[in-house]
Amino acid sequence: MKYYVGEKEFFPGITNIAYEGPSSDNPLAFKFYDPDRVIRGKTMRDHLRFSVAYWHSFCAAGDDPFGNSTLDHPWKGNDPLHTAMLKADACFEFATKASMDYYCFHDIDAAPEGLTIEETEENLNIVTQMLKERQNTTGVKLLWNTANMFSHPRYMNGAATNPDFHVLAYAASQVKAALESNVELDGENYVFWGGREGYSTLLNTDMKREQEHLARFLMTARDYGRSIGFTGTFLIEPKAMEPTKHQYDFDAATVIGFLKKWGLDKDFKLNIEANHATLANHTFAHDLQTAADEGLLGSVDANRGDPHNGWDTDQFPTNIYDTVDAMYIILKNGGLGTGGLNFDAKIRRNSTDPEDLFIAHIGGMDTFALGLIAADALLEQGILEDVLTKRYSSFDSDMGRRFTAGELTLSDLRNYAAAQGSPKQISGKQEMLENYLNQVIFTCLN
Ligand code: XUL
Ligand code: CO
Repeated sequence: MKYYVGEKEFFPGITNIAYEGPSSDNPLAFKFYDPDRVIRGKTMRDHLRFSVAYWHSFCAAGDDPFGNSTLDHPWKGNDPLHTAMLKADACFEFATKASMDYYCFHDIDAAPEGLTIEETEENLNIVTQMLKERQNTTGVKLLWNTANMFSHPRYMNGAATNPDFHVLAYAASQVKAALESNVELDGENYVFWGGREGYSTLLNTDMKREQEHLARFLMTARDYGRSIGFTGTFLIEPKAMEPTKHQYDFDAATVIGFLKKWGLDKDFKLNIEANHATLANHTFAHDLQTAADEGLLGSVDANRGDPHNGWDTDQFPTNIYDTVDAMYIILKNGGLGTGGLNFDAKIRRNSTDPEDLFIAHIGGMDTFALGLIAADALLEQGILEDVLTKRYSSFDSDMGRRFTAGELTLSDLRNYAAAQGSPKQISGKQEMLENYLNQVIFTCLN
């Protein structure tokens, strides 16, 4: 059986990753991710909607600010376009073998930038046609694409928030081409991540004006996307900092306020990335819940940071507590809609065996699969939901209910308190709930 689609097999010796169950000792097998297992009426595959990130898995080669590449990718062609084709083949071979249903890319991950806008558009067009053909052959779909408006030196002062209109227009040319590619590929979402949309000093920055430009840019992009038949979800991906000192899309709460202020919340939702939430001093769950509470949880960049340092290490998610929390919020949200779980994560630069890319994804997929199993058990038992119902029950009747309905004055509240005397202490039972969560997870391990 042929496991690859292009002219060459890039991961020889690795066949399709199978589910072997928790007792398997095969590093190249799933222990918890059983794609066709049905949970709450939906397959695990449909709950989790896993996606591989082009940039980390097929473009980055292990270099960091202090060292050169450590990974010698075999998808090298005779010229940049040929390399782009081979890279695409590597992506589809990988996704197929790893049982991943989706992929995500930035424009310049997939197609080389040309010397002119026309050349860049032409390159993306050519690669888009090839991606489309590979999608049809393999069944792997586009979760989202985006325009990289942060790597090129022209974006050093921002893209949509650049003080120079000419640079903003240049960024728009990339978004236009990326949206056209998205529509051609039946993309389910389109992402904006504003790595350079922010500032490093207020001495040269008119914050108010820059954010007005950002809003207008997003409206213009939305209108164009809708006019060419993009019916999916536009997503904004919050990040507090890095590479810019202070980024405008700081965290979920900030982005929600911005979207509502400009009436963009009808078309845009949030793409929550675990490591970005931690850079804003939040937990992953906090930002997921913040977005879900407003009906704006769109998609997830699944990764993790390192508790011992403060930058975006983009590691593969292996922490079961994070994934149980995430899947619990996602299940209560009714799923991710058009979104999915995109592994915006990279292997460490000293993980140099070709199989390491598979092992990393298998770990992330299994951790989310177990998270889904445990979250389902939590919902099934309903104990946490009962805790919440009971904890706020004083607002469900009598004076509490009247307060929430806006029927009480401040004097009414004062008089109620005076008549009741001192409130009784009510324990939050945190340790009991933490022990309960552990018990559920331990039970799901078997
Ligand atoms: C950067 C990051 C990006 C976005 C897409 O931290 O997460 O890769 O996901 O531009
Ligand atoms: Co991301």
